[in-house]
Amino acid sequence: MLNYDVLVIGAGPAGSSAARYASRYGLKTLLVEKRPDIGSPVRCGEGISKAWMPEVDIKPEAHWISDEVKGARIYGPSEKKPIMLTAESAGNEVGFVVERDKFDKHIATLAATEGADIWIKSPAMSVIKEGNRVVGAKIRHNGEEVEVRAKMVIAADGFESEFSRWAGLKSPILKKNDIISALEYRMENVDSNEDFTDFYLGSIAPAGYLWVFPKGPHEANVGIGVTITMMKDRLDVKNYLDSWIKSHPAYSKGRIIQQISGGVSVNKVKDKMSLPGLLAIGDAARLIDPITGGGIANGMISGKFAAQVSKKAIDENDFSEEMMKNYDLMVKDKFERKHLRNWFAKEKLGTLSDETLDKLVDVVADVKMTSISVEEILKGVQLKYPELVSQLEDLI
Ligand code: FAD
Ligand code: OZ2
Repeated sequence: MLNYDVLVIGAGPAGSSAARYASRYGLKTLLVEKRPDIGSPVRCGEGISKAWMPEVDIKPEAHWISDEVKGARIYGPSEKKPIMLTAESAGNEVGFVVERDKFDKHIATLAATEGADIWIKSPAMSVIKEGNRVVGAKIRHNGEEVEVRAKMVIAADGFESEFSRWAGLKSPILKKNDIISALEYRMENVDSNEDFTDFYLGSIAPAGYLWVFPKGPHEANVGIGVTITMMKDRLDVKNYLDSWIKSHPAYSKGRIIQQISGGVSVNKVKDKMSLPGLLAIGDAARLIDPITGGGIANGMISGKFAAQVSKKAIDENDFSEEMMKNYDLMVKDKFERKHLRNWFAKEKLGTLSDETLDKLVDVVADVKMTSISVEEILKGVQLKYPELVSQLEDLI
């Protein structure tokens, strides 16, 4: 049996961020990852904005940046004039398309630099509980099952998260209309615009969108997310992506060198993301933004919050439900309002016809955007089509 202050399950961006901060706060921390290679295989569009990075002390580094973009373009179904979110008009910094495998390794390295122990190829197999408190996990490590006891356990095991459910947390459960099925090709020999991440809305991607995130002038991640309630067949999502590519010569001439797929949660913030001794973070806590599908930033921020609450709990030797609520409150304070707004907006967007969407994009494209954010787009919608967003009036 081994003893730690903090045990983190899963070395994605959320888990590595939690381990990094826990170690920085002086806690003896173990980060366990089931895969043999942190960050690999990549399952991500690899698009991130820059604005949140200082909050989790991340400085851009060339080795994990694939492309720096100057803005985002959002196209309606007829793909005419897009809504442009650019640094020129908004006057703030934009974002990157990253090499996600290198990015994830970098965050794990930062955790190691702060002193965290890291075990790869070491899946958590079960939860150890004492009464209602989580006190550790059984980890398969070097072919043996090792009992790791920890004062605090952080579940960072991603979209397919099982650990917190094993422990008895209900929050990972999702409604069907809050699940996106996503598929993406990494494509070579395409002609994409290196300066923009592109988003395409409409019946080409029912209640979701299609994206093109450039990784250079002739390489891009071309992906699609469709709400599962809009799908009749598992293959639908592939058919949607293939037919869009086929009708776009700049991409149909390309070659697919990798295919990935995965689930994306697009829900409102859950009420409870903790149990005594256990905090769920990142995708395991369902913290993906419900309109962009972006979860890297939120995961890393929630990891920092979890480390802060772990420190407080350990310092005060209090692992009660009440103490854990501090974490739920921090997460809600940060994301609840924004995710509620974006959730309502995605629900509404999913009901609009191609004709309405085209009109909407056309008029919102003329609004001058002063920041690169979803809020700014919704303000534009409110200005031009107030009836569409009347439900979220108080949230914009
Ligand atoms: P993950 O990155 O999933 O990490 C969880 C880790 O836990 C994994 O390494 C896993 O192997 C490990 N693990 C699981 N179970 C165990 C266990 N029992 N024991 C030990 N380890 C375990 N977000 C963006 O911000 N930008 C994008 O462009 C973007 N594109 C996406 C495209 C697709 C197709 C998909 C599916 C998602 C996309 N996302 C994107 C979402 C983003 O990938 C996630 O939000 C992000 O990875 C969440 O980080 P995490 O650390 O919570 O989980
Ligand atoms: P704000 C990102 O985080 C980029 C993430 C990209 C993730 C791709 C993953 C795709 C996976 C699945 C698809 C999910 C589909 C979800 C359903 C949607 C239903 C329509 C932008 O730059 C965050 O970027 C613009 C960044 O956002 C994104 C900053 O934003 C454009 C989103 C696309 C659609 C919106 C449709 C609206 C149309 C209205 C006509 C702000 C703060 O940082 C401010 O400083 O998260 O707001 O950050």
